[in-house]
Amino acid sequence: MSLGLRARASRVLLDNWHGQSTVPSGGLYPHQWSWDSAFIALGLRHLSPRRAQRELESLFGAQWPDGRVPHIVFDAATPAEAYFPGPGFWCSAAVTGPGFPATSGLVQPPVHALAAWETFRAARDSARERGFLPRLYPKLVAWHRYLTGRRDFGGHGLVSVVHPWESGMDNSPAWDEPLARVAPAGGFRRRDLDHAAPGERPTELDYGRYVRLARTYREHGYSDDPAGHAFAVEDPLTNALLAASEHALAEIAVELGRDPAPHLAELTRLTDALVDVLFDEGDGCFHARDVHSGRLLRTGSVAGLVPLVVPGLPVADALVKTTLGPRFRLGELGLPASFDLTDALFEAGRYWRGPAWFNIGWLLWRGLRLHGARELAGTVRAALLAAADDVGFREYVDPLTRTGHGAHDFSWTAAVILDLLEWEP
Ligand code: 9WN
Repeated sequence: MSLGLRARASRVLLDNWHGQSTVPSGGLYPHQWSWDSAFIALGLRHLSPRRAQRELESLFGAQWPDGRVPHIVFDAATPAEAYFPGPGFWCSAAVTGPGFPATSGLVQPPVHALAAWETFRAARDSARERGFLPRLYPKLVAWHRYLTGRRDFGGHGLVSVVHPWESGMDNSPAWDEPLARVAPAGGFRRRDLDHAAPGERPTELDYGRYVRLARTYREHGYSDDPAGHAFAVEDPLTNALLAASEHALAEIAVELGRDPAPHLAELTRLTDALVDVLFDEGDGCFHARDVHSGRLLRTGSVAGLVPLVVPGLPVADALVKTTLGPRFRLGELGLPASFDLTDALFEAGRYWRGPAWFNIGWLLWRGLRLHGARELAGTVRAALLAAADDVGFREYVDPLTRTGHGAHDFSWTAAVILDLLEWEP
């Protein structure tokens, strides 16, 4: 590994810092994104614990009165047309009222409590001095309450996501079937193609459907009435990160002298629901469930392996076995394909339809360690570090050839690399 990986990763985070938070990448994503900020904090904590705390605090400063944490917080200093859909599309002020930053109305996977706890652990004294956790804890609780209280569309105690953007894995083949019901919208101009090749991004048809779903949500005043949502799925990644974050909330509660029991009970409840509803013993993997059809969407999305991050997951051994099988070949490749390598839908360079992403690699690395698969975790760590060293801090890489794709100098790539560098092989 070349010397200076740490310095280069730090440079990316310093360059992408916008005063109160970090943009995922200067051109393609020039605002603050929700789950990006959580991964960014995990890396920033090694550079500047205070900045890592600010990253999360600024995101939660945009939390809506109903508890939702918006998936984009728009930077008022960035031209509105720099990203589509921009602030004018979402009209968030119509719901939040004045005094809130302009945001989107969707959410993203709830990895924030986990990031907050890890950020605290990096600099306990200064975090205590700043009152970091006492201020953030009630907001994190309200965030989880929004998800479990307002988004349990299926009645299984699991959270539904109402847009592919909410899953964080926008054009995953897992969404092809439920998305096919959505009539695409027109009359908009994409900005992503100003910065990335069309072959690496979602298709025009997918984009039209994303815009239709977002417009409809906006037109319904961001109401969480299940009947108003053409797309609603119980996603294993979202629910697994919520469970892992409940575990983190229990740790935070102890630090604050509060009772951790409600959070541990929530962890147990979510774990049971995940396994009962979304786990398929036949193929040793979790799958999303389409709330409208009631059926499991049996596809080979890597989201089905992310429940490894849940402490105490009873089916962890089966999942580890699945990572090693022909669909992911994790022991051999080290990089986690975002989709089943053996499936005809696998595309090595297109966004969430095959490429390996560093945040997913980090989650699997953490989950493998958690469940005692340390050697495999070491293989994943080494492959992520080697890939970043070879191709730079790209948004995603071909898991077979390690060719880099998507944005350059992508913040969460740099952040998880900084974190991985802190750990022994
Ligand atoms: C839409 C910022 C975000 C990530 C998502 C990733 C991509 C946005 C887009 O970029 O989504 O939210 O414009 O494509 O899919 O996971 O948070 O990095």
